[in-house]
Amino acid sequence: MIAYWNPLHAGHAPAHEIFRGDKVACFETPARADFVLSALQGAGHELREPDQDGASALAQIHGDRYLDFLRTAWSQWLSLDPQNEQRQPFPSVWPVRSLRSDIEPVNFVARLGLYSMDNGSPLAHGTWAAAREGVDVAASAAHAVAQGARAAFCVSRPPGHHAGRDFMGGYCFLNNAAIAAQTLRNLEFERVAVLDVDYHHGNGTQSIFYERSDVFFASIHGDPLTEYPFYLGYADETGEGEGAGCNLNLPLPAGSSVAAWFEALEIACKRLGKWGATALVVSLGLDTFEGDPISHFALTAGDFVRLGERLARLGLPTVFVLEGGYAAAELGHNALCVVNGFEA
Ligand code: Q9C
Ligand code: ZN
Repeated sequence: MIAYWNPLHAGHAPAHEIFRGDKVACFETPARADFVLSALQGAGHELREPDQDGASALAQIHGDRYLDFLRTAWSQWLSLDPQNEQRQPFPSVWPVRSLRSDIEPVNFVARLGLYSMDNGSPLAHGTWAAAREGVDVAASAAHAVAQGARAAFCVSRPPGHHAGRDFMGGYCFLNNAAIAAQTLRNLEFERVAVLDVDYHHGNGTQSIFYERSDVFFASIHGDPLTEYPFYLGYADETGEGEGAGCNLNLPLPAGSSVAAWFEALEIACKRLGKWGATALVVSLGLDTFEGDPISHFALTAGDFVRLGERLARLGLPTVFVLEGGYAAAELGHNALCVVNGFEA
C-alpha cells in the first residue's frame, strides 16, 4: 500500500498534557508515527512525501478565523514573554452557554479557549507546520486513490478527528480525515463515507459533515456517557437538514467485548454499502487495542487483521488516516496488521 508520511510531524512535540489535574507526559508523541513508518517500511511498503497542496480542501473544511489563529498561535504566545518558548499555553476559560463566541478577545489565552473544546490539545513550536503538512498528506492520499490506487495510508500526526470547523481538541488541530473526504468529493467521487474506528467518537468529523448529504459519517466508539469527548457521539445523532440519515453512531460501553465491536463494524459496513458510498476514508485510531493506556476496548493484533479484511470487502477506493493509539511500541505492528488484512 502506498503510504504518505508527514516529514514535519516531529516538530509537534509538546512535553505535557493535563490528566486528572496533573501535568503528565503527553500520550500523543512523535515516536508513534516513527513506529508506524518503520513497520510499513520494514514490510516493503512505499513511503512517499506529500505531492499535493491541500489548501483548497482546507479552506472548505476549516474557518478562516480559526486558521489565522492557529497559524500564528505560537508566535502570539512568544510575544507575551520570550520565556514562553519553554512553556505550553493552556486555555482556562471557554465561551459556554450564554457567553459570546462571535467576539475574538484580544487576550491570547481567551482566544485559545474560544478555539478549543478542552485543555487537552497542547500547542508547541512546530504544531502549525506539522498539522498543515498533514493536510497535504491527506490530500495526496486522496489524489492517489482518485488516480487509481486501491488504497493509500496517511502516516501523520497530530491526529485530526476531534478538530471541528473552528476548534481544536483531543490532541487534534486540523481534521485530516475531513480533508481527505473533501478532496475525494472535489475529484470524481460523489458519495464519500468516513468510517471512524478510533476508541473516541470523532466529534469534529461528525460536526463538519452533519448537514451534508454527500458525506456519510459512521463511528464505533466508547460510550460518551463515560468516555471522551462526552458531549457528542450518541446513537440519536443521525444528521440534520440535507444530512438527515447520513450519520451513524454506534457507541459501546467501555470494556465491551471484541465480539460486540465486530458486530458494530458489521452494522456500519452494511450501512455504508447500502448508502452507496463510492469511496471510503477510514479514521484509523488504534486505541481500541487491548494494551492502550487511555482506552477500554480489547482488540488484538489479530483483530486488526480482521478489521483490514472486512474493510477490503467493501470494495471501495480507501484512504486510511492515522488517528489515536497510545501503546506506541505496538502501534506500528497494529497498523501493519490492518494493512496486511486489507491486502490479503
Ligand atoms: N489525557 C485521540 O485519540 N483525553 N484523542 C483523555 C488523557 C482525551 C484522544 C485523557 C483523549 C483524546 C485522537
Ligand atoms: Zn482516540
